[in-house]
Amino acid sequence: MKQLTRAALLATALVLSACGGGDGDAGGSGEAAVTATGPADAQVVEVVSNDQIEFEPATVNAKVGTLTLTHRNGGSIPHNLVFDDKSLGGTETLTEGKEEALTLTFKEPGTYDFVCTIHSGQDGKVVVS
Ligand SMILES: [Cu+2]
Repeated sequence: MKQLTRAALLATALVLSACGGGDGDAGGSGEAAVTATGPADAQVVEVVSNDQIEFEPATVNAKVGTLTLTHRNGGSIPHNLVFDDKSLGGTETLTEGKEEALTLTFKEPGTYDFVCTIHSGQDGKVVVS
């Protein structure tokens, strides 16, 4: 019984997150979009850097409001996560297994790009709607 309920909840969550996307199904490794959880003023999401020089997920869907984005280094080489928009800031360079949380306030919808300044081509974005 418990497992059935859990499966149903998971299915519901998948359907809900699919609504945020619009184009492109979640599928390619490192490219799947994830929707931040929680109410608009307390959204949370985790983004993991790996040894393939990718952010997972590379796309975070969020709502206007406040998002706590935790960047974790899930690989063995150092990474950081820095927003193009300087007012949003970024993390320190994180070594293997380390993490740092950024508290981000998004006042208007838009696409907010971030990069790892160490690795050219390692990038991602927060899509705020
Ligand atoms: Cu990196």
